[in-house]
Amino acid sequence: AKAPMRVAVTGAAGQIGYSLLFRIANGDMLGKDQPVILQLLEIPDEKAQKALKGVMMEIDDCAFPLLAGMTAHSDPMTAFKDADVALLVGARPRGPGMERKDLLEANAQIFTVQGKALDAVASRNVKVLVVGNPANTNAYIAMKSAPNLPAKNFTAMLRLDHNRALTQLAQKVGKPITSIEKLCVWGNHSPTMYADFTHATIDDQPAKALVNDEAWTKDVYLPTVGKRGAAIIEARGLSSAASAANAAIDHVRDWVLGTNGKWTTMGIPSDGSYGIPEGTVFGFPVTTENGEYKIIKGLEIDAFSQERINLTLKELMEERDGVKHLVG
Ligand code: NAX
Repeated sequence: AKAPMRVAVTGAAGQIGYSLLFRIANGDMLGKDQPVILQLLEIPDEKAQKALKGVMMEIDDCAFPLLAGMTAHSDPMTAFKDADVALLVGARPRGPGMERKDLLEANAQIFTVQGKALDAVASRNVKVLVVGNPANTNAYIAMKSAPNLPAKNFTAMLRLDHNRALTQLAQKVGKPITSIEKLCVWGNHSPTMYADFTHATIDDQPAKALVNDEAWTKDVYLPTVGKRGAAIIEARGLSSAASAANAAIDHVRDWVLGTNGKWTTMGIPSDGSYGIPEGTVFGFPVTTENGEYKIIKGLEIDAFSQERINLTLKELMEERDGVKHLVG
């Protein structure tokens, strides 16, 4: 039998946590033959810790065969100990009257502390996925706060945007999701992200020619994908949770187990490709193999795509400038 992998999850008593933990323990993320130990972090607040205990009671009550252990934590230094995978879901939500700058700063603080803790105690191969918003900038801060870990271990979640884009495109052409390949989402996890199907194929035919509807692409498709989070809040009264948890599972599963040559999207520190400044945590098309991701190189970027990529990069640079004084 395989040795258990340690999976740390922050914000474990939150909405996304409630959808995420059960699927990890069920083997959906690391494989049906891979035992897991859950190391769950919540804020020290009494209510949050009590809620976490309640979630753990329910996990116990599932009697998951793959669950080899589970612990509750209020300190990242113990929660991240020897972690093989760290899902950083917990973040500071925007409160009433809170300025964007305050939000960035509050989160910068959280992700500085958590980056340092990962640096100190996690496995040297830890795979980090930041879900908590602003995800790209939080991942960047955690990465910068962990100089002893490889920068490539820090990633941000663009997969929900990728999955949203897949479905919108599949529904437009009336084909199954599985017929679509080579779709990708560039940039920041925010409404500025650019869901690009200019390289995509549907049943091996160029997607662009099949869709053949520029007005739909610009006025329906991109806004629908970009504003999907807001549309879910409007409809459900709560933000996306199960779909976000599903995307986190997809992201880590593909990173660990590989995509068999298929493209997916990950927010990763740039290597300078496509003019994205090195180190910027940006959504890129990737393939994964043997636990490593690789950016798809040499794609031709048309004028419209370039404009959209520039826009999302500009926003990301502004976020980063807003926290510069905190990360150095
Ligand atoms: P909830 O508010 O339901 O849960 C967050 C939990 O995190 C709370 O229980 C809170 O106590 C905990 N927490 C806060 N600070 C913490 C810290 N320093 N250490 C440990 N735990 C901490 O939010 P939920 O709906 O679960 O969303 C979590 C985050 O995901 C939010 O920042 C949200 O904006 C972000 N999202 C990101 C998405 C993406 O695609 N990247 C999509 C979904 C989601 O909106």
